[in-house]
Amino acid sequence: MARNWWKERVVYQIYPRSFCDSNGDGIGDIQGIIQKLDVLKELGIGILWLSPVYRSPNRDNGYDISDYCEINPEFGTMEDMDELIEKAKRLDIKLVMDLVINHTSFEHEWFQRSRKREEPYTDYYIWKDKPNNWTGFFGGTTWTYDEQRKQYYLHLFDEGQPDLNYNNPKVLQSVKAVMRFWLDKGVSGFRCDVINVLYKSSLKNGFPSPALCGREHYISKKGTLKILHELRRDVLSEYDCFTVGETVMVKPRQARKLCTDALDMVFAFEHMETDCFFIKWFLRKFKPERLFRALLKWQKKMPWNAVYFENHDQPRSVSRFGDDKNFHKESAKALAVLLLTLKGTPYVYQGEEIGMTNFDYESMDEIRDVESKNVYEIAKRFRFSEEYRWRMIRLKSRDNARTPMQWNAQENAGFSSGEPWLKVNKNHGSINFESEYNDPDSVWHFYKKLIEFRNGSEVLKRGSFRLSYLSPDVFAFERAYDGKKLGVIVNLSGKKKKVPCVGFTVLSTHGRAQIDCELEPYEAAILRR
Ligand code: ISL
Ligand code: CA
Repeated sequence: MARNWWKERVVYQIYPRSFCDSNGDGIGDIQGIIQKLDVLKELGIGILWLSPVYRSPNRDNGYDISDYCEINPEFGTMEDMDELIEKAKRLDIKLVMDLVINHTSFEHEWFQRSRKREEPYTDYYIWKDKPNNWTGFFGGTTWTYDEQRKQYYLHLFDEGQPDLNYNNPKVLQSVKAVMRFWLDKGVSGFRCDVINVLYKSSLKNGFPSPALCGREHYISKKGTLKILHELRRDVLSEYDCFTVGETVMVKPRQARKLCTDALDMVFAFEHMETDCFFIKWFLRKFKPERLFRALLKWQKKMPWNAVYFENHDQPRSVSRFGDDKNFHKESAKALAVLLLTLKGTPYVYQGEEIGMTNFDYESMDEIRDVESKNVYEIAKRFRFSEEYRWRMIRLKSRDNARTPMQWNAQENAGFSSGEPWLKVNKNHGSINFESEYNDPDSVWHFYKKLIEFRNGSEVLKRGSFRLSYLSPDVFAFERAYDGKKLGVIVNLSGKKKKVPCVGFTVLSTHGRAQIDCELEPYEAAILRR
């Protein structure tokens, strides 16, 4: 296995809007990130992934980009960005940008000129006289009629996010220029948004399906692979950088292809589907064993991959896979053990390291996310009960992950001196960075210890994976490298569990030096072997 820095470092994802607001306008910004870099360094992270900070009308909070080479003024200026890149470099933190190239904003100049059939932009997007039957990621139709051009354009996401046309080679040339712009500035790679849907192999009607009708025409197609090979060959290979692809509905076989001379790793979704039927809105009771089995499958099938439990689209893991009421600290720590000891590059999402929970909102009025709003309306049309619809939103809304970072117990959780764009969680009195920083037994300190251990452990950074034990609530495995071994055991239930396992611990959620055939509720440990 090649020695790559992106396998050895822990990644931390920042959702800039919700991270830290430096000027009191209620919106997190780049200067806010700069202020917090030192504590991220102290936590031990080595790579920072920033969700989009580019110019955007914010139909989808920056995932609708209207200029790839400009900073959204609400986040700051290009000078701020340069300062961030500089400071991160001084701290030896690599910076990774979000690359959103399946679509742009409809306010992007390319789209504005495409509407007018201005060359060379006429065919930059996917235009058609008649729509097909595809349905979109945010629910509803994928075609919107444009009065000016007198044609429909395809958008797999919001209507403000028209899909680029990768049958037009000029589009890829433009994308390459954007990538070079940022790599030349000193960023170390990209998280590639919905990267496995770039290429549409046909625009024919899709098989009727309750979810994402049409997907057989664009998920992980050969054309996408070809594009990624080209980006690797012409751009990425010239820089010391890495890419992680967000690959929706991907299977291990496709993922392996996407990670051969194309991307370096991908975000798989199967373990995120262990509390739903088919799509995230069809709720299903979470069972740890389903999570373990999905993780196990990917551990076995990928030589290396991204490991994550949270991001800006997913509910908070302690509320979802743990128990944020009765075992908040214990279950947040147990999940941390799993996240940082599985084979792969771990991604910590802002707030996960202090055990932030799902939002505590009481009604739709408090929700900002475009997907949640759409889905809530669609479910109404399908006559889902009011109660069920709110339950869907409460458990699965993307705003669960987007509530402002809880820095301290003061007003607005220390996120902003103004009114935050999205309400802070009322539990910031007890769950916040400052109090955890001052408490050696906190979730934050546990993350710090774990990251420090991983950073110094060849076995965790490079070792192989082997399953040792799996039961409905307990997952145990072994990592091995160069004759050295570590065991890991995790109880993801609120009950004591008998386990076929004895050993001295290197680290344990319950501070125990030894495990003796029984685990406490939500106990997890790294064992000496
Ligand atoms: O969030 C999801 C489930 O609710 C996914 O379907 C999500 O839309 C999908 O993973 C794509 O996500 C990415 O691209 C979207 C953007 O809204 C997400 O924030 C981003 O992570 C469109 O750019
Ligand atoms: Ca601000």
